[in-house]
Amino acid sequence: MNSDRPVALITGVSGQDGSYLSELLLAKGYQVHGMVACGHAPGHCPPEVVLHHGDLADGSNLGALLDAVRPHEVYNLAAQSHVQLSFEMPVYTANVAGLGVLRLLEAIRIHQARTGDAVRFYQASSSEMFGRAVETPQTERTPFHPRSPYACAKVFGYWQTVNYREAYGLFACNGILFNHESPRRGETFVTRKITRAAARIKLGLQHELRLGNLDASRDWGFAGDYVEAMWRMLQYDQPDDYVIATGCTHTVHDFLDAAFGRLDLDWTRHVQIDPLFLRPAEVDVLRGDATKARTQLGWQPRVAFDELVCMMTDADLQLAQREKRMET
Ligand code: F7E
Repeated sequence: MNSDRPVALITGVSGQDGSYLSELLLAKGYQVHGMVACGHAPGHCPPEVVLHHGDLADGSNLGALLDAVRPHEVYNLAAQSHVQLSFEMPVYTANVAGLGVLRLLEAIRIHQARTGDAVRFYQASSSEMFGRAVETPQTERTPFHPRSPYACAKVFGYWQTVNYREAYGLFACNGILFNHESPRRGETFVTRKITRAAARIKLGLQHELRLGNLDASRDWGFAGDYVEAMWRMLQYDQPDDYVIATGCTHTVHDFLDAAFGRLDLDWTRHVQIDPLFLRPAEVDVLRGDATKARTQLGWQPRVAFDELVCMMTDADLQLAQREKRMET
């Protein structure tokens, strides 16, 4: 191991954020290690990342992994992150996204005490914790009202992170990230589901798109911008918690208008409302205020909503074109 380079360990490295964060850290000269759960493909993870098997649902090898990697920074991005799926798999979701945080924090506490290593910890907290938000925009001081098993698990992970900071002096930060998207977003999240469908409809590969609640409103930013906020939190003098958001909110309708409009399509001719995609409890509107991150960390989002939708739609058009060529 090259001891001159900072070492980072990223859990959930095979996901959207894991890939962007890996790229950012590699560009900054880090040696990057990634933890991948059993059965997960490396996704968009760069080949320079050293992959290790591990699962927050188990946790029995976390200590050994920390001993082997000796990270300066740990980014906990692993979770069952699909809100609707969490209603179908509440216990699994709580185990990974909630208890998993505690397993990792405890492994870091023991590792630090034994080796004397100083480890900085980032927890991927979520705007879903605000749920039925009591005020708009939401800040670091807005009370939580989670509306799904996923959000309840994230609230647990949030407070465990705060408690390890207060009880043991661990350099532990929560990034309360609002929705963040990209061409690498999983295809079951609404933004990517829409851009993928719009592109396939444009090329005649699909005709219909089935969706749930079109009135939901989200503060959508670009994942590539948001991973930089994670890194900045761990470089700051003090550990703290930060809202990361654009400050603008748009409905699913708006997203449909922008994505289908980009391809000169009329979404009303293709979208069907399917109760299968309605949630037992919905989060109606989220909009974040990232003033603290802007003033303390010097962070700000670069990609605005329209640019984000175009980036995703254009990438999915290219993907659909490749798909079409394979078909013929
Ligand atoms: O839904 C509505 C749905 O699944 C957004 C995760 O990364 O961000 C994400 O959570 C909205 C909801 O994201 C469909 O009801 C309508 O109101 O893209 P989503 P999410 O639930 O906001 C937060 C910050 C996280 O932490 C999560 O891990 O869109 N919607 N029709 C639909 N949503 C989906 N998935 N599929 C539909 O057909």
